[in-house]
Amino acid sequence: MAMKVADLLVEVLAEAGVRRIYGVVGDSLNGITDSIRARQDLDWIHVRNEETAAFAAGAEAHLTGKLAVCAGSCGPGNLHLINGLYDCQRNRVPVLAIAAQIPSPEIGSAYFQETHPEHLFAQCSHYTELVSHPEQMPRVLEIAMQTAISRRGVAVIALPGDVALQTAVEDKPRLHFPTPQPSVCPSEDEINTLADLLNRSKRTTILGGAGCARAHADLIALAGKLQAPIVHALRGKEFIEYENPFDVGMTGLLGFSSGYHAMMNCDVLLMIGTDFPYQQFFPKDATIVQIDLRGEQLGRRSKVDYGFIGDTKTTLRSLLPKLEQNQDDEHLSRSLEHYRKARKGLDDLAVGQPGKKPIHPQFVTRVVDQLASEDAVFTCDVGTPTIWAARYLTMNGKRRLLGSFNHGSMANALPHAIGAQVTYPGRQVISLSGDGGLAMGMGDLLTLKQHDLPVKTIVYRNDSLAFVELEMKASGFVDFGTDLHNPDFAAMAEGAGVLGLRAETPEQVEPMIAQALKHDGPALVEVLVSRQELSMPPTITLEQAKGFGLFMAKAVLSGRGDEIIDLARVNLLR
Ligand SMILES: Cc1cc2nc3c(=O)[nH]c(=O)nc-3n(C[C@H](O)[C@H](O)[C@H](O)COP(=O)(O)OP(=O)(O)OC[C@H]3O[C@@H](n4cnc5c(N)ncnc54)[C@H](O)[C@@H]3O)c2cc1C
Ligand SMILES: Cc1ncc(C[n+]2csc(CCOP(=O)(O)OP(=O)(O)O)c2C)c(N)n1
Ligand SMILES: [Mg+2]
Repeated sequence: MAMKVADLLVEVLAEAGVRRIYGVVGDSLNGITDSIRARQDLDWIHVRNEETAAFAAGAEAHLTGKLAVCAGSCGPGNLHLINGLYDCQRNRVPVLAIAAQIPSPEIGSAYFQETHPEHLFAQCSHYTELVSHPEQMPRVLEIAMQTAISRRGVAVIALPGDVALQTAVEDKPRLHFPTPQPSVCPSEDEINTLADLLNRSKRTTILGGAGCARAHADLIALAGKLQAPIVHALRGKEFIEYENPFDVGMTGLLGFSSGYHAMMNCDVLLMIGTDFPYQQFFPKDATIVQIDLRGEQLGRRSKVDYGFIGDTKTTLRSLLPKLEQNQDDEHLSRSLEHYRKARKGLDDLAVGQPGKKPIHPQFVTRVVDQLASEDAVFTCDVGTPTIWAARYLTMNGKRRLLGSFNHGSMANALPHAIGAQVTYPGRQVISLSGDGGLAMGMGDLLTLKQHDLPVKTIVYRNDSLAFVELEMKASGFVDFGTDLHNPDFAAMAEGAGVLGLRAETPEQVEPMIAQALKHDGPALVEVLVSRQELSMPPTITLEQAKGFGLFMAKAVLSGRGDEIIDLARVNLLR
């Protein structure tokens, strides 16, 4: 039988190493799903909402670094992909979305389910193209794939159902080379300038981010030469925090005061592979140096005195031999001492006394951290689970942490966990879910059973949209619209074929989480946690808090004593 455009599309993806497509079927996708059905080397991962498909593909791409694929049928089917694709694009992970389109002769007639994917996806992709003729395949598809891989982000192919069913003109891929991995380094002159500058500084602080992945040893060697404390941005946590004697924690409103002070007290701030977004947390007087693979990132978040384009590993390897050993360790020791105190302060909050309610979410996270396997993949919902993950999960170089950290979408944790578990069936995958987040995407709890995915979901049940409630209280709004009238999540899980457990007192937390982790299949532990936990930011002024969502500083300054006492009480009564 002649090869169809859909067959060719699937063939090209399979040849490029794609092993699965996440999505929901639909008339306009029939050609593609039929050609997937007919082969053994590529799976269709049927989820319950296309948004989940996009988040799941994003998790796969994040974990493997390779192209992952999701698909939605025409109109509403692919519209559902958008929020998840924004997340992929903002996380800079290579994802191809197949957006099926209405029959090509109907385009432009406001036909049933008609939308224009080329416009809709333009903002959350580097490339979006309509395939309107078989001759465009596989070239347009390969341009899309190549763009997603090399620019690290989203590319979208809009393909009308009828075009997918036409006879293909070509019959195989045109491209056969492995993913390019160039080394990018600043010029020799630039490296010399950088080395001179760093050799002259006695108080350098490094701010590292996700761009430091795979350069751990070089980063540690750099900090050793410079006697520099290392602060990390949240997406860099999994790559920087572990086995790091220079670690002084994260900065930002959810960060550690030690991270904040290490940045504020330096004379040179060296930013490496980070897009830490909050301008208020950058020092005003220090010399700021930034190294990033993408030139357009330089100076985006603060003034930058010296900007260099390079990948972290290559740049540090060229730089290190030119650095002299800094003999002055005062800045480093003070920062480390500060970190020890800040860490202890946070650790003291992560306790649970038998019989004493409420259960503190910090304690829950600490227990999860202690019981999780060496190479667990954690996902966390936007909301307070992001805070607990940032502060209480220990990374070790093998564990991974995924969240919607740049896009900031609720309900990401379960879909990310689905993608992670499909990608690594033998690995422990733990979703730290908010009760609001879980409810928002609850349909895909069913996917765990359907695909036999042993994801462990920990639900921080605080009966509220607590993160926003905290923001409202702290900034002087009367909290509104944040109450959640929740179901019995454990019973619901059981109804969905997932082991469901419910911890109501601190002493139940550890045995139940242990039981869930040991369970041979999907499990959900609903933990009744306190509704208000003061997530103290590092020392900041009102001016610095402006424009940031979490106005804790304003809470202190607002003079609304009742709310402050209310917030404080949860902590005072520990
Ligand atoms: C509710 C909430 C609260 C948050 N609060 C905080 C907070 O208090 N503190 C905090 O830190 N974050 C916080 N975040 C996360 C924050 O929004 C950002 O996502 C995070 O700070 C970005 O981390 P990053 O710089 O490591 O990663 P990215 O934003 O991914 O930046 C990575 C950078 O590295 C570059 N790069 C990539 N590869 C290389 C390479 N090989 N070599 C060199 N450069 C490379 C990229 O071009 C990019 O500029 C919060 C998120 C949420 C949802
Ligand atoms: C899709 C989406 N809608 C709304 C928000 C605003 N928002 C941020 S966190 C949050 C509350 C999350 O509640 P929950 O999942 O219960 O976590 P909690 O903070 O209560 O632990 C909301 C509404 C968002 N970030 N994303
Ligand atoms: Mg909640």
